[in-house]
Amino acid sequence: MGKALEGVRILDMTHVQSGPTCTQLLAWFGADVIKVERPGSGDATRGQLRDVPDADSLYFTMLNHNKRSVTLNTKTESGKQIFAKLIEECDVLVENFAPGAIDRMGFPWEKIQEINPRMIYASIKGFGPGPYEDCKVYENIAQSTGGSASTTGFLDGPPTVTGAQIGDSGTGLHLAFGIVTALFHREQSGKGQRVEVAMQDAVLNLCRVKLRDQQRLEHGPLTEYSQFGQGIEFGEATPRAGNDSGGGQPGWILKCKGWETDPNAYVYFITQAAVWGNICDLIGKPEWKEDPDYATPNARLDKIPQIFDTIEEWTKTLGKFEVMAQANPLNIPCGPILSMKELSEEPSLRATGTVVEVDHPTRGKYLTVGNPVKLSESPSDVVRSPLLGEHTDEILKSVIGYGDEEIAAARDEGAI
Ligand code: CAO
Repeated sequence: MGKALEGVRILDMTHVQSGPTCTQLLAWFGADVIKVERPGSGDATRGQLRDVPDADSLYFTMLNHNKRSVTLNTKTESGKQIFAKLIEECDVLVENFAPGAIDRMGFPWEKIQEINPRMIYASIKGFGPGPYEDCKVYENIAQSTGGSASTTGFLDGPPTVTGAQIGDSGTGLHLAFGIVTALFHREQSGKGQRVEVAMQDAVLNLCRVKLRDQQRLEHGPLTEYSQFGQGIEFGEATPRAGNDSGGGQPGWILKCKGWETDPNAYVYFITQAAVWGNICDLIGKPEWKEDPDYATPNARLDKIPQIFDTIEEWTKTLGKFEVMAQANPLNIPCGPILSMKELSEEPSLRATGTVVEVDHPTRGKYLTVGNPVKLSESPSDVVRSPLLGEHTDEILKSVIGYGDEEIAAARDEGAI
């Protein structure tokens, strides 16, 4: 079976997390991803958060699988020549430098198009056009400016960032989708185009339901928020909702047996209306089924926190997996809070390739997250990340046709 993106060549100028997430996805599907890095240092993440001395960090390796690495200083004369030839030979250029950096290298979009009209030029910036377009942005800035932080956390606490890297990895995912869409469009038009994703926009897209709630506020209180049941008035903006469910079926995180010592002895429990009767039977409150104060979703809205307190009295008597084992056969949606340790040891995730063990020449074996997107006809495997400049000579020879002398000259100039 062939890989879905075989034959697509990506000139990967990305660094840190957002851009590399995108190009790693494309590489998993078989694109030839050529990662361009500065000679000597490379992607800054190679040396950040190191756990093994002198070996590429997990930060780098876990975001750069299935790629080839070429070193290139695009600010030298022969570096610019090589870069121009690579643009000629590649289908997609991806970058997430600070605003204007590619232009300052001497390769604005007009020039890229001139060199290769079929080129798709994809970039990530912190913000789109507007007051902040020139600003550098990292993950938590995107979470703060995209609406996530103001709506995450507890009502009586400060805005909170989430551990899921929705600013970086979330934006990378959006960009990968944009690139594949532009490749599809090029099939008919024969032309490349620009693909741009701003981190603020990507986070806001993921926070879509919170903008929904902002508008609903104009028509009255958000009755499914716990705050409503607690009699706390709503302000002007979508509030932080703790562990409330973001949809129409109330949910909350509840303590399970062992919570006093185990920080992850909790379960997320949803009181789905369709199985309310089953929930009442399970937690020992069969009388709630007929009680007009509890029998319908509307009647329950002002009692949600109290209902979850009662359910928690039951969950506290059981381990989180026991809650799951009893609730699932009754069709009650719930999920244990799984730690990173539990996820890394879960056999079913290993079996599907979602968690993969990789061997690396300088750091040895480590775990990574494999491709979460499974295609039935196009396999996707995980190949270790490249060492800095591991494929420089190979790429200069096979992709742009350089000979040994030209490579030596470029090396003498410090271009590679
Ligand atoms: N050869 C020559 N120069 C190179 C080079 C190469 N191969 N690769 C990078 N450079 C240069 C750039 O041209 C730039 O030079 P100028 O400032 O003179 O134009 C310089 O290296 C620094 O690039 P940068 O400004 O992008 O890097 P930084 O570390 O200062 O900032 C970041 C990092 C992430 C804040 C910034 O790149 C950014 O805002 N990116 C867009 C948003 C983004 O993706 N953020 C996510 C970060 S976490 O995933």
